[in-house]
Amino acid sequence: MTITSTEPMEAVKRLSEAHRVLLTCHLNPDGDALGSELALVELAGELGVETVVVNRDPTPANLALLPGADRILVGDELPENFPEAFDLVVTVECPGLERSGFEGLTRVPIVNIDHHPANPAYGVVNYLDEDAPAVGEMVWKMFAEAGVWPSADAATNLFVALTTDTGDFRYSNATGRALRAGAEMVDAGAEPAKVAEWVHGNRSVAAVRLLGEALRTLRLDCGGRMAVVTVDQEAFRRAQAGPEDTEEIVNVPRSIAGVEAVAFLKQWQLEEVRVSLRSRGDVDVRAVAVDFGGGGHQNAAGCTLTESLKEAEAQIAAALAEAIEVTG
Ligand SMILES: [Mn+2]
Repeated sequence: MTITSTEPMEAVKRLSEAHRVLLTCHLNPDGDALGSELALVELAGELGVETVVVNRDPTPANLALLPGADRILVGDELPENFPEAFDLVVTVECPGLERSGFEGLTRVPIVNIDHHPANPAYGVVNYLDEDAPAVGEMVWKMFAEAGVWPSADAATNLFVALTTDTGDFRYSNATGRALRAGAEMVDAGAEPAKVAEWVHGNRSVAAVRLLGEALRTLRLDCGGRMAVVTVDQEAFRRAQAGPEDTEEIVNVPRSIAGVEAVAFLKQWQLEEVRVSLRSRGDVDVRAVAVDFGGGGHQNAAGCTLTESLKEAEAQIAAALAEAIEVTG
């Protein structure tokens, strides 16, 4: 029997019954995924449960400062002793199992924790809450449910999750619920000024150079309502950057007056183009991402195309233009 709930009770129960848990999150991990994972490590530990964190993609440089981030394993393969040595998998904001980048996770029962719409509830326990501002806020509720007082480190990790997903409490998901959780995290020891320094004041030189490369490709369309930027393999090489240096790029064209939707396409490997989509207001970029096999939220979504960069750009630009048109 599978259980699906917007409340943390069943997820906490299942976690506390486990002995050894494999934690993983989505490709291109962000602050919400990483902060939530690391807080879950602490929660599990307090419940006497061992954890191993394995992500397919590396931790962005600015998030490597999160307390405990050094214990995250990164690689294409699951640990050699998987599945035998594990009795539970916890996926953190994977709106589909393939978003983890790993195959074979279903050989162990899964607790699926996510706030993306249309998560197919693939776990034995599915803790799913579309209204949650961040998975970090959902994990925060798990501490309370478990009766575990979060350490300042856990509060800090979850504050990173919450602030990065709400754009420092600027996006439409910066609800009273988000701010209340944030206040509780600060009371528990999270320091907003310190977190802001980590998140915004710690970019690698490569990331800033890559931003320059991306902005050189900036193209406006749809009467200035759509912006497209790209980074190809050459640009990565010139900037001496990697996929982890791309986090903030999409937000710069999004800040241009009149721009309602942005597509940022990056080609790290040949014939694999990862696309980040952002919008303001009514433009539904999630629908665009879903059409290409991806997912996300109305104003922030992503997908991956197995095309040349040029072909992917043409397809995405056409779909995004359509999504802008339908809003009038
Ligand atoms: Mn999130």
